[in-house]
Amino acid sequence: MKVAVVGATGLVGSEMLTVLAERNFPVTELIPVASERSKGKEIEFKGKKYKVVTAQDAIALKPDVALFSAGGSTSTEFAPLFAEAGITVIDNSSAWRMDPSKKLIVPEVNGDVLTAEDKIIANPNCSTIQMVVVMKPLHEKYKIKRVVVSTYQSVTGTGVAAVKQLNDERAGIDGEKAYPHQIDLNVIPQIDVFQDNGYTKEEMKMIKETNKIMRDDSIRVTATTVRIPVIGGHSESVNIEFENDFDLQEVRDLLAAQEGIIVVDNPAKLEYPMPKDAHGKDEVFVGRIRRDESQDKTLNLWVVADNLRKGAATNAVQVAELLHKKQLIG
Ligand code: 2RA
Repeated sequence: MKVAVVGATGLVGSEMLTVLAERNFPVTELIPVASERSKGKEIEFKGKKYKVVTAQDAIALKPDVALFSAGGSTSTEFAPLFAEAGITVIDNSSAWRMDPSKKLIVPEVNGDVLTAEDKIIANPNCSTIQMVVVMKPLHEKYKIKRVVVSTYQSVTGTGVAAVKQLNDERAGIDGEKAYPHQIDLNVIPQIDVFQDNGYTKEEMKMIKETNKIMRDDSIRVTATTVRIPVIGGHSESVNIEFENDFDLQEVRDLLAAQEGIIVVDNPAKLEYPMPKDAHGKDEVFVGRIRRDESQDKTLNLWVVADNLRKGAATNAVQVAELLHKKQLIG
């Protein structure tokens, strides 16, 4: 299958290449796409070198599928052009996520809705993906009423410049700033811009995307998203109120049985999910599973995942794998 990766030189784009190779996706020809200034650069993929082309060039090469992680403006401009040329787009930007005509997919949660008509498919926000993977089996069993989530998000969610700011600050270098404040030895309770309602865009993404992916607007969600000086992945404290009561061991068993979830929950041995252990992995890690003793039918969880992998690249590749399995591409 001819596969284009649009934004191939970025953090997520290069992770997409890694995941495509690791999961042995049936790539017969890779088309790495980046901006004009990267045109002609060589990218190695599975031992072969490929030259970077522009998005316009890539359309002419007619890939079967194009994985986009090149920002909202590039997706807005080029995803429709790729789709018109018959190329299926899986887009990691926020450009199409809340478009009612576009599907927002986490394969293990709502992959069943994909059809041949879907030519632009949106990959959800990283902090949303890891949460809905955990919500799905619990919602089916106990019916979720409300979710309160606080996130602790890696600087890799912002990109290369943010990782550099963190490393510079650690080295005592006064370099370029990706954040309005120091990030090392600090936390910043702001991810993306503030909205009129006092929430940030990241918080509103978690709220709105969750209802769309879960196909249930009755689930009430509130979020506080925070940036922390960590590299390996996003962590989330998730409090879930259910319609029906639950048995704690049954919750553990339910989560452990879910493909893509690993339960790490042994406080007696100080075992719980941490970003350093999730880094480079594709699973969602869940621990600190316990009742909220302040309210009936309510559960506390700690959820960790590598935001560049399951939170972005791996989820996008898993969507492509599902399309391939359904014979909708390739
Ligand atoms: C972040 N979820 O962590 C956002 C976008 N990747 O910055």
